[in-house]
Amino acid sequence: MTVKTALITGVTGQDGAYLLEFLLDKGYRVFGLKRRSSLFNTGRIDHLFSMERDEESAFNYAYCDMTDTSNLIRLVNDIQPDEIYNLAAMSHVRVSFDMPEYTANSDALGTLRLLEAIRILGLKDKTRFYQASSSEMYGNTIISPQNERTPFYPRSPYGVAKLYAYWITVNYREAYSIHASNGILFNHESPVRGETFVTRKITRALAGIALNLQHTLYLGNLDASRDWGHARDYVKAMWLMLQQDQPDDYVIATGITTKVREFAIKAFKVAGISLDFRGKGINEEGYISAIDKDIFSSLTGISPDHLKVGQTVIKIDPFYFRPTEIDLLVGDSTKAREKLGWKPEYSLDEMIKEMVISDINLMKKEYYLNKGGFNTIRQVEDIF
Ligand code: NAP
Ligand code: F7E
Repeated sequence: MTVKTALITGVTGQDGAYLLEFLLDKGYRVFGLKRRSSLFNTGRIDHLFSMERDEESAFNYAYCDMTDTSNLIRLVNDIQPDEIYNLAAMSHVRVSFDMPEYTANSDALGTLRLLEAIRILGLKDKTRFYQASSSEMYGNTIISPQNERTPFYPRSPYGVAKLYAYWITVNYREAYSIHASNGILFNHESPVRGETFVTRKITRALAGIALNLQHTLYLGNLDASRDWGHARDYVKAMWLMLQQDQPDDYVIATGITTKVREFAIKAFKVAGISLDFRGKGINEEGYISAIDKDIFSSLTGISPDHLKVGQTVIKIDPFYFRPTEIDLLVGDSTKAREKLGWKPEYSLDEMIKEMVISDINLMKKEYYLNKGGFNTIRQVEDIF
């Protein structure tokens, strides 16, 4: 059996880590592209590195940046991949308002650079291409749920950049017959989700509050609704798209939407803490309305004596509001379910439980001092 070679851009990110694991399990040789960083940035994939790394290893990596054309062309030429998964991106919507030009360069033009590499190097009949498109492209649409025929109306520099990447992928498919597909993925999370996305920010802050390392979680728009799935389910859909005879575009979503406020309530509940909300607008706050001591202690290993019923644990900080927001996203993945045979395995509650347990364990490892208990000097409140 011939071994397939895959190239993953953004291999150090959340999806890159799950996809790498998935493809190695399937027997692929994988080349991951990572950018140079002054600190280690391979924490999510360290367990997949082999000490005896050489040209025959299942997993190798190379340095790249999506803004560096010659580097990308050279790597595609050297690797001659059967499949390219383009996951690298400046992926934070709020940050894209601060760095719109860089976001366009890496997310929009970066995609063009890879497609050009396939075309220029004459790889159109060999190399299949997956583009990490996003539900952010739907933005302000009034149609709900969103499917492959829903018109786009992006609401951020990130969404606009991803829309260019979406259309250039469609264009190269039609103009040059490249096997290029867009996965229009709705929000997907996991225990290794970036710490500044709202789900992980909540589960991480909950761990800090439960372990008496943090007192308050500051959030932005509690009313935003998102269709949250699990990254492990979603990387399987990416692979399925590239196994089809014909390239195409697919929405990947659970079909269930949940408000940020509700996500927080569910997360705290896993630790036995009931949350309620009082006040309005920027004065709204989340407070503890009850504590189940047995659930709390069995999860954290400590008693909840430092927490009080009535105590405020969530406040609004307008800093986290976006100049233009998307109020509601919910996806209709009927096409993927029928044509790819894909469906999500994880429920939202299962995913939240996994994230909460993981963050409590991580924070215990990170902060527990053998002699004196938890280190309350080092605060973790200043997470972006
Ligand atoms: P992520 O955790 O933020 O990972 C992004 C990856 O891209 C990281 O490996 C990052 O490197 C790398 N990267 C960023 N800028 C780069 C550049 N200029 N050159 C090279 N590499 C660069 O994102 P994710 O959640 O895994 O998402 C994967 C892809 O799917 C992204 O394109 C994202 O926009 C898209 N997407 C995500 C979701 C979602 O809900 N997760 C939904 C729809 C679409 P570092 O590790 O060094 O930062
Ligand atoms: O925000 C609201 C925020 O940053 C979700 C990326 O993976 O998914 C992600 O983009 C919602 C928004 O994700 C805070 O205003 C409230 O309405 O977790 P997020 P996102 O913007 O939906 C899409 C599909 C992608 O493609 C992106 O790459 O939560 N929210 N308070 C907050 N968001 C953050 N980050 N922080 C807050 O404090």
